[in-house]
Amino acid sequence: MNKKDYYLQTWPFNFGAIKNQDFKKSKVVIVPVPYDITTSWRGGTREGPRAIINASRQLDELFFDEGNPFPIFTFDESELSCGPGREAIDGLKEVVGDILSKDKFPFLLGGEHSITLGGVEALKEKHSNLSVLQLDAHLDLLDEYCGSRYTHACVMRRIQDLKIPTVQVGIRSIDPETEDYMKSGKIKNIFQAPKIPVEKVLENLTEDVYLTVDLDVFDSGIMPSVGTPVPGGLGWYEVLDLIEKVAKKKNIVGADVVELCPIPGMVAPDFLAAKLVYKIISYTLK
Ligand SMILES: [Mn+2]
Repeated sequence: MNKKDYYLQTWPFNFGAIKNQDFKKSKVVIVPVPYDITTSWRGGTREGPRAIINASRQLDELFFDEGNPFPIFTFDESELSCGPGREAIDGLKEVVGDILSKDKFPFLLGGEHSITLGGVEALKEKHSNLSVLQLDAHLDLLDEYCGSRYTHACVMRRIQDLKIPTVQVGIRSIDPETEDYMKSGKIKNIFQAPKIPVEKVLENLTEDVYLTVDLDVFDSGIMPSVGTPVPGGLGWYEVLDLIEKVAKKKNIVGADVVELCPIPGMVAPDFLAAKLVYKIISYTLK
């Protein structure tokens, strides 16, 4: 690129500002899902996908890579049904199923955590041996929340209903109802912050893994832009180390990064989320 081009060009609004993105050649499909209906504390995750994409346009790793475009294709935003129910999840499941039928890797950007179920249900149809690795401050294991079984607070319970093995890491906020459920002995593989027993995490995952990262797994010092921040979370390098090891030993077949709730003018958390998406893609494509 010559100097003149550098100052005149426009940057497309997609993940990594990739010029002439090509669906056929892409391996990863980014699906922005600005779904923000059942949030319990601070709302605003509907702005999350756009903030991640905007920040991703500053990724140095991709900036000068014009000759060899990174194999990512970004869909337009998926506007889901506004109800806090099954319809929204069904719509998303269909979108993800379509991406899988073309042998591509679906990567959802939230939006609230409820959207994970759409991705997991679609992947379960393709990979019977699927397990879910959740990085989160919360367990999201309530049977019902605000009159719905499909909210962000119920998403892991719905996944467990499907008999999909789960591993939950970074947990540090457990409500009394979930504590009772835990005592029933029905769930295992809960690893509370600050420990990340990597070997145990790997042992309890199946071969094919769906990775869901609720950004509140990070310490709120580096990730204040979430709806329900909890102190004492994980650090950047710890999370990357875990994901890299999982990607090496297992087959990550789909992923999401959810719950970014941007704070106007504060771009560092948005950039953390964008860089995390890029790192997950790099580890997965290997
Ligand atoms: Mn969550």
